[in-house]
Amino acid sequence: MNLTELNRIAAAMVVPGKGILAADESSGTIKKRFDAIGVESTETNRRDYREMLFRSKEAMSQYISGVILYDETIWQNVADGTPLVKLIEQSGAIPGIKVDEGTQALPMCPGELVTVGLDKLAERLKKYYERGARFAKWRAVIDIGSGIPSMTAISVNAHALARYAALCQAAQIVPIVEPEVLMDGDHDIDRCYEVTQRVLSKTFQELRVQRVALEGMVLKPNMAISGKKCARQASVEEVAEKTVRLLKTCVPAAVPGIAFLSGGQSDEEATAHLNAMHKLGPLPWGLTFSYGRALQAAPQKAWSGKAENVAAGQTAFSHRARMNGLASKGEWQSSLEKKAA
Ligand code: 5MM
Repeated sequence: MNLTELNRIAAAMVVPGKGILAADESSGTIKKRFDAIGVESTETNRRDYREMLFRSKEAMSQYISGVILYDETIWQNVADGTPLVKLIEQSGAIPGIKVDEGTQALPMCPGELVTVGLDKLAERLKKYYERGARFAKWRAVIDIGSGIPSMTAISVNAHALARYAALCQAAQIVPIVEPEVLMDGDHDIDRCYEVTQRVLSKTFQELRVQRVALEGMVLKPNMAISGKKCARQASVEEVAEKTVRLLKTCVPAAVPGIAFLSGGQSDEEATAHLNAMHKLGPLPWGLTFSYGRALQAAPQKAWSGKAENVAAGQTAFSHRARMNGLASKGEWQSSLEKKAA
């Protein structure tokens, strides 16, 4: 393992002004997104949609540091034969790959899930590296509800995240470690804070036990935020203050960077929260975005599967990427959204 190189890539992924595009929707998830805009989820449509994103020159060259791909996408070529991975490299961004294979029900723990995909992961990582992937992603899903999460679910998921991260580093690939505490439910921000603290503490304990080099990884957490159905929705300032406090207590400064998931927040909320956190600096790590929905909802709508809408889709994507790029430096203002509208 070349830790200097892993550290260099991790730092590039979270460089101020840029963040990560999570375009790793599995076939089931992208179908849901396409259903919402009336587009059939065929292999060609999925390719054309992602080609539109990766050819968005302004977004990709100025605001996107890396792109997380799904297995199908990393092997796809565009109509002229160019691999989609090459489009990403040519823009100056780093290609990455989602390597977990989804979740399964966790035995003895009703309603809880464990992420799977460790079998043959070492062989798969080798092939992904040859294809150009320089980082990977594995997502654990932790739900908050009555009597959950159990310590069992937190432990097994942390263990799998650390196993995955160690295998990635051995394959010279930077692991994005994503323990997502879902924002579904009616819990308040303090319950989210408490659960996320347990999840992050256990995850870093496992990472240490399994000898993962913290300097060569990126953390992708949820923010400390109110559940979607909670009657009291915390303000932007409260989310920022509690999230920064939580991360400072759980994430060692050796970690080069943290890149948030958006988790179902609106586009503008996700941007405002990141921006507000940068007003609370200096911070011990890079702090940026690794959004899926909060970067793609607008371009999906603008594109709607029509070739004549490609430019509109790219404009919408570039706008969101620019807003989040500014937020990653604490330079975003809501008036910039209104101006663009
Ligand atoms: C893009 O969505 C990712 C893949 O989800 P599935 O495996 O369920 O299809 C997802 O892991 C994503 O990378 C993160 O959750 C961040 O996305 P959001 O939309 O929460 O920012």
